[in-house]
Amino acid sequence: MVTNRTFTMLKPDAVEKGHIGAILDKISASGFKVVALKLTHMTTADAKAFYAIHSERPFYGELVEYMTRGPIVAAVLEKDNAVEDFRTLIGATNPADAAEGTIRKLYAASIGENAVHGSDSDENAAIESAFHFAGREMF
Ligand code: IDP
Ligand code: MG
Repeated sequence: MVTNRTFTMLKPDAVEKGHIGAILDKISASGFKVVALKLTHMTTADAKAFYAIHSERPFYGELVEYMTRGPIVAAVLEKDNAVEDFRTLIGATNPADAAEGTIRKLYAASIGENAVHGSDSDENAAIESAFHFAGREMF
């Protein structure tokens, strides 16, 4: 398994607000190399499957609605210590708790609409990357 990669999505709120360029610029400026990238629109089945781990949580329905209401940007990113460093770059799940300068502090509206996803482990980074990209789409 490649362990220096992570998976991200710029979520529908970030895309709606026109923040794709600014967020990708910040990601690149923070030392991540983009090795896969696309604009895509998750179906309800996609979002339910992607977030299946949260299916028992009270916000699951709201999360699926949110993630399917418009296009997202999916990307695979490469950097030493990618998973942990990217979680640091995006900040806490709730933007109210996110550190200054993090992507969620800058661009997220709420704990639900928090602008960006970042994988929480190398194993999930590989699973989530394969969910969105064929092998020939990752470089
Ligand atoms: P993470 O994205 O920081 O890893 P998770 O706990 O894995 O956070 O939750 C996945 C996503 O579910 C969050 O990014 C957010 O969009 C949504 N979410 C998490 N907690 C809540 C909540 O309490 N209310 C509404 N949505 C939530
Ligand atoms: Mg998570």
